[in-house]
Amino acid sequence: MNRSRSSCDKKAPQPPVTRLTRSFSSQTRHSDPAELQDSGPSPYGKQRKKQTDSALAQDLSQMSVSGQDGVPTSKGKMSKGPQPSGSRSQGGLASVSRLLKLGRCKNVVVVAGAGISTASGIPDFRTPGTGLYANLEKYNIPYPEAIFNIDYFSNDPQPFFSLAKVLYPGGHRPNYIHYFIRMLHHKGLLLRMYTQNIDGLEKVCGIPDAKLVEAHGSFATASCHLCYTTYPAEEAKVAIINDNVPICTFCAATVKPDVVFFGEDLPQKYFLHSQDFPKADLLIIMGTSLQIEPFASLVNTVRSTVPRLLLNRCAVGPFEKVPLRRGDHMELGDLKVTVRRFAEMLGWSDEIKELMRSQETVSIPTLVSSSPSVSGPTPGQNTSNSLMSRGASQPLGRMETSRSRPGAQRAANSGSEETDSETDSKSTASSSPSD
Ligand code: CNA
Repeated sequence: MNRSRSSCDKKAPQPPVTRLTRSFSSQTRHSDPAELQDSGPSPYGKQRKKQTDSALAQDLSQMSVSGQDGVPTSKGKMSKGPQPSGSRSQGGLASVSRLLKLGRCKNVVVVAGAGISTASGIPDFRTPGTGLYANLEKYNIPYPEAIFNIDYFSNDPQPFFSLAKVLYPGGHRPNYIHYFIRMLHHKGLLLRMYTQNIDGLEKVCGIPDAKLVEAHGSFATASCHLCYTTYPAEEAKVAIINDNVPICTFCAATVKPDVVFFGEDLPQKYFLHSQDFPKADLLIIMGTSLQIEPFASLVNTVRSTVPRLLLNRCAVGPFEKVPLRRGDHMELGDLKVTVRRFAEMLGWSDEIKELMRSQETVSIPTLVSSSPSVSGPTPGQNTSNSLMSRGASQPLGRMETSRSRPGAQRAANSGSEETDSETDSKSTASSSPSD
């Protein structure tokens, strides 16, 4: 183990970086910039002109309106229907499938959360009964968010380390939902996947690094929570699994996996959103409560004419608003069931099954490393404006109390875009599917 001070000294001086920190959403945050775009100058300037793809617009105008009277929301309430614009059930899935089959959507952005991994046996945060927040007695913390609070961690890392043992890659397999997203990539349709998950299952199922933004970090690297000196991730894992505390070789503070805590900076790769979301022609939101900022507001940064499809157990974020935006669709229910139906509609079922079968004999890596392969904005380039300057997303105080993570830049700024065929052949599908 390299415990010498030189590991810190070796760090190259880091250029100034744009910083966005992880925080909770306020329920009023969803000023929808995409909705504003047609009435004035927009952060994306001329590219956000009125939809020129008249065929797409026509397609959207033909989408069905479901007659459901109400749907569960994230607060457990029923929202009032019927919906005059978007659709909430089967019709929406069919409409989006049709757009994909017609070749109208070739730059699909996927936004995902813990709900895509519950089928792999990893509890999410907020599902009543099974979510981690409902089962916190064993972590002995005063409030659920303490588990990802950096100050709390500083005093007592054990609650997070207990959770880390559950979440560490190696013990779980990707499921059908992960492979569906992999298939989107395989078909050359995935512009990028933005995940809040830290379980590494996207990489395990073979979604290449270039197509993936792990917005809340991962266990693939580790560093000191105080001075950010890097620490071998495998050694940190061994220590944590064995109920030991990994200690920084430079300042003797506690080392933690590079999972983004509240108040910490998001990885620089996250800023690819400023290129990707204006380019997207379909947004699929899966298995997230859209409660964590700034991630949650991403869904509001696609062009207003771009269809957005929510696949979740309940309505969340802008999908709780009635009426739904034109072009918004949601399919509520168990995600795996929904995604299987989606795959059937697209005619992808056999290919996904085949893909999953081909992974059955491959062992799961215990740490899924990140090879930096996507060029982000140059450090210091102010890409955060697209979210921050909208006023509703982030009180400035949260930024001021944030912590800069020099290590966070490491993974973001090297390499270049790879073609789909290149990335697919390079990707490391390395685990048996969970089912
Ligand atoms: P969340 O707040 O727990 O929301 C999950 C959402 O998914 C909820 O709306 C659920 O209703 C929905 N959901 C769960 N299971 C299903 C299912 N089978 N079918 C349909 N819908 C389902 O989690 P978020 O991801 O929104 O919150 C962000 C946090 C959670 C991130 O910062 C993660 O780091 C953190 N987290 C990650 C993991 C993981 O990596 N697997 C696990 C737990 C928490």
